[in-house]
Amino acid sequence: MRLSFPASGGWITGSGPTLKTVNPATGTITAEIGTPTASEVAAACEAALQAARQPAWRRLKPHQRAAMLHRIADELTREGETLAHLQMVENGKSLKECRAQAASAAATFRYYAAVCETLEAAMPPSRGEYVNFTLHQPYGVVAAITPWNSPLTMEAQKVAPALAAGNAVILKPSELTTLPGLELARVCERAGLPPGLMSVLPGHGRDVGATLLNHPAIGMISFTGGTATGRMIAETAARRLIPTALELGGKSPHIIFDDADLDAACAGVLDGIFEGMGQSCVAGSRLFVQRGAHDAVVARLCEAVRKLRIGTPDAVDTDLGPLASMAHRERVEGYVALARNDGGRIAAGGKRPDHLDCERGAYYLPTIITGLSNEARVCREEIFGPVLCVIPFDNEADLVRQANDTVYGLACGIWSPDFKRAWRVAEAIEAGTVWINTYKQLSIAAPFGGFKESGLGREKGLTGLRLYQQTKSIYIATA
Ligand code: TXE
Repeated sequence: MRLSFPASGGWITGSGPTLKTVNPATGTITAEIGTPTASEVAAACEAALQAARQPAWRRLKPHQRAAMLHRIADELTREGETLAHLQMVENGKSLKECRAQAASAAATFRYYAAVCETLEAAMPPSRGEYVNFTLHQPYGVVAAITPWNSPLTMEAQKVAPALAAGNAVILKPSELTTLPGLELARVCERAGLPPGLMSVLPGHGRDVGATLLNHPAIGMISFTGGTATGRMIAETAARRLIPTALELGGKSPHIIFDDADLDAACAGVLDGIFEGMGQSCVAGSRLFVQRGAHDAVVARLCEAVRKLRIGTPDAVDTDLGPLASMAHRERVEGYVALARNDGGRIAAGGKRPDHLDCERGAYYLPTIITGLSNEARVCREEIFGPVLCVIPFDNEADLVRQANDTVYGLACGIWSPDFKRAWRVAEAIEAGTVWINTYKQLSIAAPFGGFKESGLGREKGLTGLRLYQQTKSIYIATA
């Protein structure tokens, strides 16, 4: 049976080709989903624009929108287990990680409900016989395009602030992970969100996604995905002269100075690269270790990595599930082969696990590579898999030069008890997020995004709401 999707104010099956999603742990088909034709995409965009313009939605006061977002958060909390399973059977992340991400989706809606209740607007001091103040108004229809690695959190991070800002949203989820987005739409509907304000258009980026972004009803694009796709989307947005927020890839440096607490640092490095099988935009994939500590760190990491439990995503003791698809595992394997050819030493992993059915499941061992310089291709390109490259450095200047020698600028981790040094390095690193003596702590209240080719704009936090609004200055004469 082909699953339907919410578009044009109702649920339709779609007359486009059937999209099949696959469970990467078993190789079996998870769902068959209808996709829209170009004319169904156009109809969905027009219906969303109508819904966005309805006075009942446009004039809803922010505190009333907050009540709606709270109801969505309540439903998401009730549906947490279902949502976690839906993500797990499409992208293979461990059930415990999926549960945490479902909880974070609910928390995101609550945060933006609170923002609606409390956000203030500016009233600059008057420079004449008038008062002047600022309104922040929605764009109308926001197109949200999301990837497969963490649909639960990323879709909430776009849909919650876009609705909080007063827009309608059309979500185009990754072709690998459609079910969490469909369930989010069902949740919004149950919470009483009026029809047409939350649509989901399943399908491939090159057809459904591109058709969506070119429709004149779309007033703003919010995208998370790879840098190459982000660049294409920015070109579309430039041609259409509409704003776009891009959260793209990374090749984040993780740094250990020789005075660091090596136990804590190694634990942070392991989580930073291997959680979610390295399929995270902020994965700390280049580990820079001060030369004196290099061998001790590699030995500790190799010992710890062998203790990680690779297994089926639903098993309670599984730390790492499969990669998100067979094609993605091949890509990761290609990079490891490249590292070997370039003279890299595989200190751990570098192959499929023996104890799992790797013909059906996209399993791969967490891999540590040494002996390569920052110039190697595996240190320059985003692998988006469980592959850590360890590179020595001599001093702070050498470190900063190497760490910044990348086209990316998403995140960075620094381990050292010397606060002044950590602060200096944090300031010098070209990245949107820097962690000191921790890694991958993420707060919905803090702006998030990339320097350089890691993106444009900032999601999350108060700026994450303003991203979805345009500013209007109003002057009223007082004399
Ligand atoms: O991403 P794409 P892919 C990186 C990572 C990964 C690589 C490729 O390195 O290996 O990107 O992954 C939609 N118009 N990241 O191919 O293509 C697509 O359908 C409109 C980093 O999966 O960027 C999906 O919904 N939409 C990253 C979304 O874009 C288009 C997360 C992302 O797909 C489109 C994922 C088009 N022309 C991958 N082409 C991160 N920053 O977290 C594709 N799409």
